[in-house]
Amino acid sequence: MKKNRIWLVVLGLVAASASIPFLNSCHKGGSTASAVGGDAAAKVYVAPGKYDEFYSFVSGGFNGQMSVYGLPSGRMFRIIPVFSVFPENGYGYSEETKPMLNTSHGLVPWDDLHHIAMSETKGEQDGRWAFGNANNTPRIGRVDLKTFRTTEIIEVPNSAGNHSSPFITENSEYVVAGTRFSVPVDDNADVPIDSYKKNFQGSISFIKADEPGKMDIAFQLRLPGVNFDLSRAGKGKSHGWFFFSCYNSEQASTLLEVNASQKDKDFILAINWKKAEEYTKAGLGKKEKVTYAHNYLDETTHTATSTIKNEVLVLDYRDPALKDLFYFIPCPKSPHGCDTDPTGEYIVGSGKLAAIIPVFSFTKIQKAIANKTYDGDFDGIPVINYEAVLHGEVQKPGLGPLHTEFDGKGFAYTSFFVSSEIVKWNIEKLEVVDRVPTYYSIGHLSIPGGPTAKPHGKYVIAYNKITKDRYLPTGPELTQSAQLYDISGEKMKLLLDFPTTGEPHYAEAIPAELLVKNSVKIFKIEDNKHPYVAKGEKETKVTRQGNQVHVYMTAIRSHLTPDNIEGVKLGDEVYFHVTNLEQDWDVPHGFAIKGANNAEILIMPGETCTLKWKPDRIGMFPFYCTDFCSALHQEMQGYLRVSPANSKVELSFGTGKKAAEPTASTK
Ligand code: K7E
Ligand code: CUA
Repeated sequence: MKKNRIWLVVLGLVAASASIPFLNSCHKGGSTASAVGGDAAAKVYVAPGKYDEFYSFVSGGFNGQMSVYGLPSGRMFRIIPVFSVFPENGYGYSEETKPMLNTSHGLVPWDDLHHIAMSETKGEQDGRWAFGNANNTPRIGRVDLKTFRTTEIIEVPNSAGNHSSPFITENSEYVVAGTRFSVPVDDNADVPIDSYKKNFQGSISFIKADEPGKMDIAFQLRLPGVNFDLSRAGKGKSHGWFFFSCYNSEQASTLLEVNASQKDKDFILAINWKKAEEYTKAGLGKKEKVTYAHNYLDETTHTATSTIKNEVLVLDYRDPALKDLFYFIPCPKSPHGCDTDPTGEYIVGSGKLAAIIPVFSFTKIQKAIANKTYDGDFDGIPVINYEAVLHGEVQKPGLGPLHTEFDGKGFAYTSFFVSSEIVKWNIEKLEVVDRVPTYYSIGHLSIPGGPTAKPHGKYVIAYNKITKDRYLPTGPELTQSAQLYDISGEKMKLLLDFPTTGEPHYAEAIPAELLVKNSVKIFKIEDNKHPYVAKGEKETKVTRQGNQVHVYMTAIRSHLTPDNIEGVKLGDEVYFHVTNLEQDWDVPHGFAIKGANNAEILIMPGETCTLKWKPDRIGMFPFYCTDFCSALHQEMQGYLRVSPANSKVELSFGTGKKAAEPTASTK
């Protein structure tokens, strides 16, 4: 009886949100009864002590992080903070990492990360880096896959809502970033919002990314004011081109839900970036004044620096000399995903409100451009005739296609938000061959290597927006979730549900063997060039420069040196520079002190991290190691005494010996 009532409540919730089209899938005994083959458990079971076959790097959406899962187990191994501060390890709180989050707006401690792009060589994943985008305050970050740490972030000027990002060329020559919101190009342009058509412009930035520490905006394309959404680089035969979906060709600036859904077709913008590159080398384009930050974490000093840059080279679509860079291809119903198949011949457009999937042919696009088979222009950019470049339309695939990935065997897999399913179809014949429901309302999907020239296939993972009734309830907010399907056979088979953190959008999975061999275990202490390193306990000290007190501290199982510090006065700023002396894998030490207005720092073997602390009162302040590092971890602690500003207590420090005699009253 009780159970029935619970189900009524669940169904009531379901009926109340008409936009969730999964009544069919859960009216019989609940969704948990959805078809899972008897051998599903064995297929995802990774026995204790065994490794997963793939790493999956999953965007965290509004948590601003990437998280790393194993496939097929769905076990989460790590969260990598990219654009958001992370108290768990001090990212964005330590003095070394604060510069990573610097922007032209100052320190921005949060962002919204939607897309992952893994570095490629010859169109294949090479396991060097994973890039991610910051949607809100436009940035691109680089995660080094040797350390699983964010090592570089570049801000993108003249952009607002960096959704169309990052997408990578087949040899990682560039990662690109397209603006979602078109804006008046000078950020501060004080113009009426309803002057959109006249004053608002789109831009797409080509960022050099193939050398760590040297990310730089090679050039920026100035484009008509529309919303750029998603993109893929050409590959193979279409290498040298980029394809961007864009919506709001109505150029609305209010109630886009209605006003940007007026036209039957928006566009895919095809860009000849090789030619754009040639033009910049030939001296075309104009340098413009802008302000943006470039931040780099140097792993020899373990310290990030932030540099503000002031110039960007702009190629403007209105410049007659740049006429042959840009072409619009009509694409139905507010396109979202824009995906190129492994051969580079086919470009799949996905209209969020469409009931077909148009597939365009690169060869036909080239032919149409050569023959000028245009239907007029949009703001001076030629609009290619739709039929002339269409390979064909997938008929009745489902409702609301969003994203497409490929298995390398001639099949495409498209996610359908509205009809909540994955649909497998044949790229050449455009025939639907299989479909499976997702629980519920899938956004992105991911096949290992799916966006590359050489997909690894095996699995497709659905990243779902809604999980009502799939998991134990957790109050008003429920987990987001992934679903793993076996795609090794003709039919897709659901194997596993697993919860994810944040809101996953895109994810990219890569064979574990590509990363495991390069994974860093420790930082060598002799290579540590941090200006405040103490390479042994003999080098520990406490120094004063005016009201700044620098503590050169070491951590090793199971003590901190020094662990008794006196002579700090109210009004001082104390910098704890903690070096972890361990040279053994998986032995971090943490450091925290009472009343600190930031977070702990978590120091890897051989690394130095700095916690800044400003005592707000006189008294005794305990500090301790936060990571259970040894049997005597609880003994890894110390005291810092804070005396009044006018106190005569001398600076003194030590471990294992008596601290200095109290030479003055603390009253
Ligand atoms: Cu479709 Cu932001 Cu790539 Cu989410 S986006 S789903
Ligand atoms: Cu070091 Cu606990």
